[in-house]
This record gives sequence, structure tokens and C-alpha cells, in this order.
Amino acid sequence: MTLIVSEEIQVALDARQPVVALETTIVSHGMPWPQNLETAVEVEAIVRAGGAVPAAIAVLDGRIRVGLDRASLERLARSEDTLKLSRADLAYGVMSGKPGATTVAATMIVAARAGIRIFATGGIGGVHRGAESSFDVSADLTELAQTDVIVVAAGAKALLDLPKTLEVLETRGVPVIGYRTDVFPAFWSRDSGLAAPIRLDHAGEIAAFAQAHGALALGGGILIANPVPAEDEIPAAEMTAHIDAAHRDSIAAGVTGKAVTPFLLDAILKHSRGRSLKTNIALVRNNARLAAEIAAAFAAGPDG
Ligand code: PSU
Ligand code: MN
Repeated sequence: MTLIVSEEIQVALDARQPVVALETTIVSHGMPWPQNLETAVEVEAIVRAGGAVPAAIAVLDGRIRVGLDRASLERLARSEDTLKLSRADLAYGVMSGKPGATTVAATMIVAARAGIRIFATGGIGGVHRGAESSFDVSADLTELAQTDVIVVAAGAKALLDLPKTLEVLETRGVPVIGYRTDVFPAFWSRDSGLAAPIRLDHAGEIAAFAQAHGALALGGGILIANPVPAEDEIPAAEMTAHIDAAHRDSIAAGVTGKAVTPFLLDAILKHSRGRSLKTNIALVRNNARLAAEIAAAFAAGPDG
């Protein structure tokens, strides 16, 4: 098998100690250098401070790796030609031998194979604006519908069509849980104006929910929507202008396929003059903290 789990992570998993999976597309395609590497390193420290072992996932030298050292993270962060790997291209990442970062979908697949149940990220992919003609719906949603991993995210980016994204999640049977919120968060902003389908206020309740979900053998993931801290948020009204401008840029540039999300993130960074990046970093850190807490609650639970 091409899956290589670091010794520290394997020991923790065997002892049923808390482990938190981390994606790497956010490093290679989601943030600019050097904030991408700084954030990746900080996020690992936050997971450790929360009593869990961080498990960053990527494909390097034809092997799927669970647990990356700093040099590997730096390689992904610096390289201009790191592949963005989702379910459709994970095998290409392995056979080509090229460095590849994993999206939410691919990270879920690998985490589940390694036996990791909790995963922290920034935001998930979703239904893009204009999807009724472009058919651009992220494979993250399909993965959430079928792979048993709890994904902690700050909701979905308001550059997506959020009502359609929530509809698809509901149709595909994915539980969406607002953490200490009644509204679904919109990544940079705490409030999308849409209701969170379920609300839970404590990590222990989330672990209990996941256990009930597992006991029913429903299969598939669970999305924990954790709003960005109030002091770091950019209000939705302010983001709208940047998002609309980024959309116009992407239509003018004719961007399609997997290039769309990285293009939009970069355009928003420029239109917000770097402000969106500060908020992005804050929400990823916040998600790492909560994921470690949920992983610890799991480890302490009845089947932990
Ligand atoms: N959101 C971010 N930064 C990111 C991504 C999402 O703020 O880097 C990445 C994640 O890896 C996510 C992917 O899984 O983009 C979704 O891409 P697509 O829309 O092409 O499925
Ligand atoms: Mn897409």
C-alpha cells in the first residue's frame, strides 16, 4: 500500500489517543508564501496544545503520507507546481511521483483509511455561483456524503452559492452542526443569513452525536461549522464587494475546473488588500483548537 503513517501518529491511533488530520491544499493553493508555511506550523502546535497529534496529509514521491515533517510542509508551501489532489486525481498524484497537496475530499479519504476520525480545515468546497450552467460542485460535498470523517470548518466561503451548498448537503444526508451558533457561518463572516440545521455547544455533545450517527450505521461525514472569532471577522456586507469583484475577474479570465477556487481566493486577497488572509489564518487556528477538543472528547468517550 502506498499509505505511510508516521510512527508517532500510528502509536497514538493504536492507543486510541486523539489525532487530528490536516489538509495541505490550503498550504499549496489556499494561502501565499510565507504565511502558508507559518500557518501550517502554528496549526500543528495548536493541535498539540489541545492534547492531540497533528496528521497533515499529502502525496510525496509517489507515496501518500500521513504526518509531515517541517521540510515536507515547506516543500508543499514553496513549490509552484504542487498538484491539487481531490478524489479524481489522487491516483495520478501517486503514479506521477509529483508532489501533491490534498483537498478536503482527498484528505477525508486518506484520514479514513488511516483510522483518523477528526479533521480540521478552513472552509469546505461547495456549489459555485452559476453552478446551474457550469455544473461546478466541489467533490468535497460528495465525499462528505460517503466518508466517515468529522470535518471542522468555518462554514463555506461566501464566494460559493451557500443556499445551494446547504441544500446539497441536506440531500446527500450530511449532518451540518453549528458550533455555538444558530446560523451557518460564511468563512470570513460569522453569519451567512442561513440557519444552521443543528446546533451543539460542547465538544462532548459533538462526540456523542458522532457516536449516535455511527451506531445507526448511516455512513458518511459530519460537518462542524465553527464561526470565525468575532474579533477576526470581516462582516458579510464588506466581503460582498470583494467577492463580486473576484467573480468578475474569474469570468473575465475564463477560469474553469480545479483552478476556480484558488483563483478566487487569490483575487479576494488582492481586493481586500490582505485582510481576508488575516481572517483566514484566524479561522483555521480556531478550527484546529475545536478539532483537538473534539478528538479528546472522542478519546475519553465510551468507545474511546
Ligand atoms: N477554502 C479555502 N482554502 C482552500 C480551500 C478551500 O479557504 O485552500 C481548498 C480546500 O482544499 C478545498 C478545496 O477542499 O479548496 C476545494 O476546491 P474545489 O472547489 O476545486 O473542490
Ligand atoms: Mn470545482
